[in-house]
Amino acid sequence: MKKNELKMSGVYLAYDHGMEHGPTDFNEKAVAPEHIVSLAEKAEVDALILLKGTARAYYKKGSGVPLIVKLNQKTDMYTGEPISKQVCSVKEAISLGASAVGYTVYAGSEYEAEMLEEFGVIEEEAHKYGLPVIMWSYPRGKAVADDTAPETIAYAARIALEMGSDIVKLKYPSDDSKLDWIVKCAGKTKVFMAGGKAVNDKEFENHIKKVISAGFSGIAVGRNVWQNNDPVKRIKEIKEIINSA
Ligand code: FBP
Repeated sequence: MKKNELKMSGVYLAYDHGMEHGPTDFNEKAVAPEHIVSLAEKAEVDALILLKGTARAYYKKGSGVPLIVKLNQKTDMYTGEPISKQVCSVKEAISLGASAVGYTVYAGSEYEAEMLEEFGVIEEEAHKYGLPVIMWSYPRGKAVADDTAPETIAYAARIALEMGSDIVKLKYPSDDSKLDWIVKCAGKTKVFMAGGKAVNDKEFENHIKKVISAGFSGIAVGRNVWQNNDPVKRIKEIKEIINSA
């Protein structure tokens, strides 16, 4: 594996929340991007997910932690039908040191077509440069009755496969009896679990064990790690669970 090549499994550390949710998610430590960059290095995460502003100002190209730049973004101040538009180009992500690019698609939204169109262009360009593409596949909007129903999550997995995504990031379904089916629906696209709101450690570990044994390749986690009192220890524990599942 080349230095900084993205490992298609393991633990990715997500830190795009400052814009997605606002600083409300952060404690005194997590508010500082340098703290997150440093803990990503110490815990040897398999990738760090940033937006272009934090990547440009804080990511260290020689650090050995592969960077994923999220190319579209929205704020939590907006309350209309879900839409997240591209705010960073593939070329810019590469110049920031990205080993992969990410993009959120809200299937079911009134603006689904705009996001699918942008994703399609990004996917072709990123692949021309040899960069893997990750879809945050989060169906939502007034047409989506239940965004965590297993059927919705399975559909979200399939959308990523059909759109040529190498990896899909999915919410944990409300009913976890169909995890195997969700993996099947994703085909050759690798499946990662999104962390979600911080829950107690045991509950989170239980989710990780279940998804990994169903064939998920890893997790892309934010709040359940950097809201923890000892994030480095927590990441190492999570890696251990994934490796021994
Ligand atoms: P968490 O592990 O903290 O849930 O992070 C995963 C993630 O996908 C982030 O990349 C993103 O900012 C956030 O969840 C979006 O969550 P939502 O769309 O549910 O508000």
